[in-house]
Amino acid sequence: MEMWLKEMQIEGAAMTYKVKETLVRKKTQYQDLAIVDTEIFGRMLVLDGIVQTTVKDEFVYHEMITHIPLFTHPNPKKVLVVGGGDGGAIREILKHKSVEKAVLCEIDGDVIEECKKYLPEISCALDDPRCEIFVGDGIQYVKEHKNEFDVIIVDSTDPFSIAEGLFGGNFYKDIYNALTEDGIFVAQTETPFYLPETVKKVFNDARNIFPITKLFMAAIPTYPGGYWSFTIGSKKYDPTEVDITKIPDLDTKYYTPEIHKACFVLPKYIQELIK
Ligand code: AAT
Repeated sequence: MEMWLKEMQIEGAAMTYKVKETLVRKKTQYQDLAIVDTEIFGRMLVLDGIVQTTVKDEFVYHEMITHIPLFTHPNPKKVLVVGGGDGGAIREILKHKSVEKAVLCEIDGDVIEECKKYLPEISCALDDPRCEIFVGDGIQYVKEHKNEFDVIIVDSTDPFSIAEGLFGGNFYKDIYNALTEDGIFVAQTETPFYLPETVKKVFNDARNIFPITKLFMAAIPTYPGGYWSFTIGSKKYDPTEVDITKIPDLDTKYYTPEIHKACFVLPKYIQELIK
């Protein structure tokens, strides 16, 4: 019998993936967790029926959410990831020689454990001595830390339920305070095609707090719309003004210095959205 996983992109449109095997399926304290092996995208982490990351295309998201802020900051030493229990962002962060400590604050310990077991190519850096893992709510964690991180990365689920508070002005104020005086924040901010109002609101919330706020895009096949937005808020450094001739070589599959420039060039419908 053929098994297909269906993710609703929006009411009335869905993506489907042929599943070879279900490796784990459980109700955690916070969500319905599954890791399945699929024919086209390999193993994938699915939370509450929504694809979070897949072995085949995770490189796009994890490289872009990390290298854009880390190559914008001239000397990032201490980095925080909120969410991201799969470890993909941590793996990319630790490719930067300047980084002394990368803290992962993930609310759901089961995500970390199951990804360590079934997605080793993504979670491989979680055991690195420079990585510190904290299992708890990112909203609380950020509130309790002041003037501490050079870069904060919000690698969260979509803006519902446990992740709702991770999108919006109050949280961004706390992030501003948790950053050092020249700190940078970045968040995954959804699909401008299906959720234009969300992208607009989140961008405006960030723009009200950070002196420099920019939107950049990346092509992610398994995320709704295939073309995903990230919002970057910075106290001092402009990510679009980086001298890309000075960016050192890094082992990546999507990110390049040219992509660093190009990802901020927006189609007209997205420019209009954040005007
Ligand atoms: N690296 C790509 C994977 C993710 S998963 C996002 C993680 O955020 C989940 O493991 C979830 O448990 C965690 N999370 C949600 N809310 C909180 C919170 N309040 N504090 C800490 N962690 C939290 C991102 C996928 C994006 C999907 C796009 N459709």
